[in-house]
Amino acid sequence: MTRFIRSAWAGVAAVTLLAALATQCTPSQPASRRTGGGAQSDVALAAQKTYVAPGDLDEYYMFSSGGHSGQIYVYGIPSMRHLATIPVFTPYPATGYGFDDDTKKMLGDLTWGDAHHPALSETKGDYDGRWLFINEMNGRLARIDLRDFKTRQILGPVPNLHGNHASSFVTPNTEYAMMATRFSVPVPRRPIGIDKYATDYKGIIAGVKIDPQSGNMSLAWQILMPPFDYDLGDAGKLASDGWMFFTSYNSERATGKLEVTASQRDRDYIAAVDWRAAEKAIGEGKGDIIDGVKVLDPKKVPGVVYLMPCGKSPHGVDVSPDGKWIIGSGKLQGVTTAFNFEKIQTAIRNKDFTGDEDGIPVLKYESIKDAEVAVGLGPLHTQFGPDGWAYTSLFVDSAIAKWKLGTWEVVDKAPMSYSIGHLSAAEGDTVSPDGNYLVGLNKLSHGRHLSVGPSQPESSQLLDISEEKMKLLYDAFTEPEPHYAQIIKADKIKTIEVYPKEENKHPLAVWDVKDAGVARNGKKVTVKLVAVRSTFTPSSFEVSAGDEVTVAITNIEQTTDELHGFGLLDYNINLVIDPGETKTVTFTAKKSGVFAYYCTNFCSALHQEMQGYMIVK
Ligand code: RUQ
Ligand code: CUA
Repeated sequence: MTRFIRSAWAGVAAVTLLAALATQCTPSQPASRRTGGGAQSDVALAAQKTYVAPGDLDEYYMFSSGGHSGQIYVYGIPSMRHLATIPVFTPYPATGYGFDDDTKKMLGDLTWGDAHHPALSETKGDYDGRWLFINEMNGRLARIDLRDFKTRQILGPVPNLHGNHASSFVTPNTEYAMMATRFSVPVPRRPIGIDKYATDYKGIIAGVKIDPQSGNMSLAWQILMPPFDYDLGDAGKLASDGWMFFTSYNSERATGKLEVTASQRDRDYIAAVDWRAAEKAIGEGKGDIIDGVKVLDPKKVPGVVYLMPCGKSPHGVDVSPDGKWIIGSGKLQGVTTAFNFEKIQTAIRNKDFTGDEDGIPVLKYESIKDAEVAVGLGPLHTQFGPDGWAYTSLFVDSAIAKWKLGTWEVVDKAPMSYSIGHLSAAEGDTVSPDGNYLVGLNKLSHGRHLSVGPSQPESSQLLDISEEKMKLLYDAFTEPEPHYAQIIKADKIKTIEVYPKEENKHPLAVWDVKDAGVARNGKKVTVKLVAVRSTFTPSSFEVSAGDEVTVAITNIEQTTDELHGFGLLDYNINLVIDPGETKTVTFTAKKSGVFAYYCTNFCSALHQEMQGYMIVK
């Protein structure tokens, strides 16, 4: 790799330093007192592999979910440097997200979201670098444009579906993103007692159509499902293109203490959805309208969904790069199950069913499975490398197992610190994974870092998987809480760093200071502000108490990295305007007096002078 040659000399210093921090010691020792434990060459090698010299660039982006922070964290790989935070479901003053009119409207009444599974857009099963989707538990799905790393759309909360966990997995040509219920509720929504859970509560699986040009998401259809807890999903690809798979637990239809009541059966289910059949049925008008959505009832519309039995409360379901196998991990087992897509199709054709659940045929387990792979305890998620290699995270064993598709042989295990959830391989969900890096997304990190009190960070551990044995390279720490992440080759993403003036069609944009100023229409006041190093024009404006004020700020810079902020004291307003962008904020001038506004984003030597006053009479 040319980067390593270029940075070889600069790397020497880091290698020497890191060699002194050999990992063989107890984690509670301060670094300065650690002594190497004989694995110096391994440490030196690890340091070299992760070292990105100052000014050099990483090979990959990793987009990691921020869990209940409602954000996405962007890392460079292999350095594991945190490059950016993309606010999605949560206001974020650092970028002014959730403070201007457009993003406030997009967030609506909700200022938190529990973001779980990012999904990069795909073309022919390969990440295409256009958009990133992410789900959120309050029934929402968001689209981030990778041209500018900004959240551009939030769909939902959608009707009928409650607790959107099995989402946002996209199909191989980004035809659809998925959504599914984690907490079944009565459909349509109405207050029915929990004693009727087994019969009157329902799950929902939904297809969200994505416009191939704009990326715009719209809810296309839903399927009425038994009241299980739908958990994870993945799209079929190549051999299994046209299908979606969703795990579920609580096929017991239990309520109350689920850790006991929902762990009774030996097998729960993976729902296999023929999304082309669902699309066709909707086209033929077979859906019932429930709360404004076209909903398919499998009792009336057979052939859109089947249930595959899968060992004990499965969590992750992952389709192999060639689409031939569907890997379902029973989290209360010591095995992960490999289902054969061809066998599933044969069983469907032969009606090789053992019964049904609310009219949905249950396929015969023995007829559709190829193997139960003894990966270890608590298997959750599987990622893939080239040549049939699979990597399964083991929560209970706190490790990753490496095994082979087809021979089902487990060849290596790497301990994780600690309690791994998801894992993410470079280009890992595509039809051609890269097989060089793997990141374990761990729930616990105690003792691996300086203590920060009871609220401990999670850890993301980078592994080298280019050789037979997996090798731990690096520990990075993250705020709560990375569930899933995806890793894409850096050169697939083409960003802009300035919004071109000619693309700014905002009706309130002003590019010349002589057009800036205040206009009044009754009690409505519009203030057009120009921001450019290091002045706001106008530098003061007057309104009357009770006016509805819209401030529109245009940052007329066309230079990379020249952002300006607009903080208005005492009014809870802080916008950040990127070069070439116009943003508005509308508020009622409730408090009278004099209020300073100033640039919150450091922009020049005279940044401190970039200020003005709003006078409310
Ligand atoms: S889930 S590990 Cu959304 Cu696997 Cu958290
Ligand atoms: Cu403009 Cu600081």
